Amino acid sequence: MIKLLGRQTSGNVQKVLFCLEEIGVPYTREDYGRQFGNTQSAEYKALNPTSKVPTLVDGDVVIWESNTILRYLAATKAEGLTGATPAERTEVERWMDFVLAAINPGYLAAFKEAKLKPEERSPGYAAAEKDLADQMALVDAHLAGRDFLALGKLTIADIALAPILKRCMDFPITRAPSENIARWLKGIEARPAFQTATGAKPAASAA
Ligand SMILES: N[C@@H](CCC(=O)N[C@@H](CS)C(=O)NCC(=O)O)C(=O)O
Repeated sequence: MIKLLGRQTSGNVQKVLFCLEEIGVPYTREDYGRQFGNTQSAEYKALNPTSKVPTLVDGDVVIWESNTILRYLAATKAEGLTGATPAERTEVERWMDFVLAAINPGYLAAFKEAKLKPEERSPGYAAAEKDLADQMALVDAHLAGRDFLALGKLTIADIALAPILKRCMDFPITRAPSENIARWLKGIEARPAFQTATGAKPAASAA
């Protein structure tokens, strides 16, 4: 059975949980990371040398990097969650790369510092916050008239971005209203798989 190692409070673990729940495959999850203090062990590092979460174990296959895990799950268990052709897959995967390359720097800055007093923030914070607002505006413009990021259906692009953008929407930062992201997120949040992944609803298939 698939084993997912990672604390449920991690946005990157939530992506993988969301995907597993959408697919409906049996899996177990074990708490690893931050407060569990168990990712620096030699045993964990042998599975994931970054000492980060998540790590997915599927028989002899061990995978780290959450977006890589999503690509693997779609390719092996749910082809409908990605494009049918290489060209279609670029429409999905560009958003997965975009979240790492463009959203993540501002996301991490806001995650750590948005709630601090201005005088407690690091010198680069204002630029990072503006960059996050700009990247969110780009996603918002793309989602105008769309219910999903790519191909008119739920894909691993939506799965990769939803837990992260949900947090971005909750950060106390200066940004445009992002009404299209809010509408898209409402649709995602209505999905039982997302509710389970984020802890709003107990897991049915996870042991
Ligand atoms: N690019 C990696 C990032 C992994 C990462 O930074 N995970 C965070 C949680 S979201 C982590 O492991 N933090 C330290 C910890 O929980 O011990 C991925 O997408 O899997």
